[in-house]
Amino acid sequence: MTPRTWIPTLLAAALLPLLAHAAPEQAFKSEEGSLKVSTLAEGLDHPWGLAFLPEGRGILVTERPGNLRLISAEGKVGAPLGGVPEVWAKGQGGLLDVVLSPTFKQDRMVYLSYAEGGGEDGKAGTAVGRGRLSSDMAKLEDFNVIFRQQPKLSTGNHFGSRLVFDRDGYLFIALGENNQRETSQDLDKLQGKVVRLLPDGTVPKDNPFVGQNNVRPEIWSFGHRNQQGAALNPWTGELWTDEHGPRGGDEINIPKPGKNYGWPIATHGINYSLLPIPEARGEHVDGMVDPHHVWEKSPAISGMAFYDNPRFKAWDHNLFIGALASQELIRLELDGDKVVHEERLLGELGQRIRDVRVGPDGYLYVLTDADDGALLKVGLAQ
Ligand SMILES: [Ca+2]
Repeated sequence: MTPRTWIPTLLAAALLPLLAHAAPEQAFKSEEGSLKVSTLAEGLDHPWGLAFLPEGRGILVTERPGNLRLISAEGKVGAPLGGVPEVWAKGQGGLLDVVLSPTFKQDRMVYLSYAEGGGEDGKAGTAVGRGRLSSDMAKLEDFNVIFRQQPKLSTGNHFGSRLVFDRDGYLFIALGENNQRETSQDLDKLQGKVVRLLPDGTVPKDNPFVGQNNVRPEIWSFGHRNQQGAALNPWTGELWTDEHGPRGGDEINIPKPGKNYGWPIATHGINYSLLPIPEARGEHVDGMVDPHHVWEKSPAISGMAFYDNPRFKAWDHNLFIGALASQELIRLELDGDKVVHEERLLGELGQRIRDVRVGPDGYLYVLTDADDGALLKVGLAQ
C-alpha cells in the first residue's frame, strides 16, 4: 500500500466507529435507576427480529420487507444476506422472526419465519425454513422450508410469529390466525396455534394430537389470536407466548400441550368497531385456559425477553415486552411465574417497539418498528 492510499484508509478506519456511534447516549428516569439508551444501528426498514451470533460476531436482524442483515458488534449494518426466501411483504406480512439452531456451532443453521404467498385468491400464510450461514456470513445456503401454515388464509393480517427452541431441542412456532377468528378453534387448520416440531420440521411422536383424525399433529396448543412474542422461561424451561387481543385483552400465556386458550370464544376484548366479538361468550369459559396475564387496554405487545443476566441486578427475574401501539418497553417483575409489578419504559422515544432480546453482555437490544427503524442498546447507569 502506498502512503497515498493508506492515509485515507486509516482515516476511514478511524471514522467508522465514530459513525457507528453517531447518536449520543440518552438517559431516562426509571424505577431501577437511570436508563441509558444508545442507538447501535439505524436506517433499518421495519426490523422485526434479531439473533446474536456466538463469540461477538454480530447480530442477525430481519427487516419485514424481506432482508436479513448482519450488524457488527460496533453497529455497522451489512448488505442483505443472499439465500433468503422470497417473502410476501404486504400488510403485516414479510420476513419476521430469526433464531439460531441450538447446535449452531456445529451446524450453522439459521431459522426464519415469514409470510409466504401462493394461497387461493392471492392469500398468504406463515412459513418457517432454515439455511446454513456461509463461512463468510454473506448468505444462507441450502435454505429449505420445514413448516407451512395450511391452508393460507391471510389477506395481510395476523401471521404471528415467533420461533423458540426449548431445552430439549424442540422448535415451537407461535402463530397468528390470519385474522380468521374461527380458525383458532379448528384443529384441522394451523391458524391460531402454537406448533411443536423437531428441528427438521418432522412432528414429534409425543405431540398431544398425534394419531387423531382430522387434527393437525403439529399442534401443541390452540385458541390463540395473533402471537407476536415468545420466549423460553430460563428458570422453568417453559414456553411463554404473548398475543394481541382485539380492542383490549392482550395476553401472556404459558401454552401447555393440548390446551385451548380461548380465542375467539373467551376474550377480554371487543371488536375495533366497539361491537362485541360475535363468538365471544365471556372472559372465562369452562374448558378454556384463562390468560396467565392480561391487559384490559391493549398496548399491542410484541417480542419478549426474560432477564437472566448478572449485568443489571435490579432487572433480575424481570420480563421485558415490546409494545407497538403504546410505544413503550414494558418491564414486568415476576414472583415465580406471577406478574407482580409493571413499569413502562422508553415512552419518551415515541417509537413502536417490535422486539427485545437480552444480549450476551447483559444489555437489552430493542428494535423500533419504523421506515427508519433502529437497534437500540439499553442498560442501567452503574
Ligand atoms: Ca386467550
